[in-house]
Amino acid sequence: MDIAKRSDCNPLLRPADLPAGIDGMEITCLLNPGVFRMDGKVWLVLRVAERPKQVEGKISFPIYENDTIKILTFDKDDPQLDLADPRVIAYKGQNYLTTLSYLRLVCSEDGIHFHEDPQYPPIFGKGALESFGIEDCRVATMDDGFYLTFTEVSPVAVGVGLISTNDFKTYKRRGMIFPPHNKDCAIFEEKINGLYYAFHRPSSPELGGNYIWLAQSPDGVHWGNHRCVAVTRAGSWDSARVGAGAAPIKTKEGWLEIYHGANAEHRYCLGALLLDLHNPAKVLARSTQPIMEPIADYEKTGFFGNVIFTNGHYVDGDTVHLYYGASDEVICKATLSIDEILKTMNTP
Ligand code: MAN
Repeated sequence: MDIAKRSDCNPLLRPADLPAGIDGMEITCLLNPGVFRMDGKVWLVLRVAERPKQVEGKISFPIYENDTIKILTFDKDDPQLDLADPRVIAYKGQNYLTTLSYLRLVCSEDGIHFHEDPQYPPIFGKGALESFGIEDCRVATMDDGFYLTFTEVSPVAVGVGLISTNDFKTYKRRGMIFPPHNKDCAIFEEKINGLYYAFHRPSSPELGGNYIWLAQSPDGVHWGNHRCVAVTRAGSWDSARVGAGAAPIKTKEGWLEIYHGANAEHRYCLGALLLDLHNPAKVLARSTQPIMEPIADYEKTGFFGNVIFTNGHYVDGDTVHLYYGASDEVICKATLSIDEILKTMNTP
């Protein structure tokens, strides 16, 4: 049952709405924004995915080499090339991404119309572990500043990086906090019994799968006491992968986490988990059916269709103002009632 009220202004942002951020590139996709509030405005940390204008018969894409952009080009009829997934290029046993992603800020007075402010620079990948880019930023608003967790992509790894900032003008890079293969990391916005908590999503393909885990940390940088809190469910909408969205919402009933789940056909929907306020390793309830699924045209077709992916929201009373990437191509907004989400959930 889809209980999300989509904005009449959807999509709020499309690739053509912004100029490319890297010389010689075009924006192919805008996706999966982190969200925070600052100076009375709503801010999105967009994932911007760019590549050069494509030439007939070729596929070309950028990577970083020693922190400078390099373009790789393959002939489309090369028998060693696999282009079955629009997001990934497989060539001679090596995977590449078709686009290079970085993070870029936009802000809004009304939460609907967004613009850039030149005072706030984009965040580009840096160093060997981000040579294929950085993606899907979560912003945790903490007592001592903002903690940004995002996917770092390179030929050797997909892992989770951390950056902290107080003003989004200067950034402190804290390195990779969850080693490969890991993504979808959302830090809780307050400590529990003096410890930081975070969801993360390691992948264990041989035994296990793509499940949501919980970890603790004394300092937000070093994480331990890992426990699995949600697995995929055979035959269900979340049968192939599950991953946390943004920081969980503190409610009277428990921590409410909106997560994404996908099936083998890569159809991405949203569901919810409810975790104990004092011991979030204890799952109190979970959605049986999705609370939001790709039903609008812009969610069903695009760069990679049938995808609703969220990693950012802000909360006002009972209302979750949820921002999401639709079809891996455009930025959209929906509102959901916390009460209604809780009513749809069942004890696991
Ligand atoms: C998957 C998708 C892509 C992403 C890569 C690397 O293929 O989630 O969007 O670029 O992983 O993280």
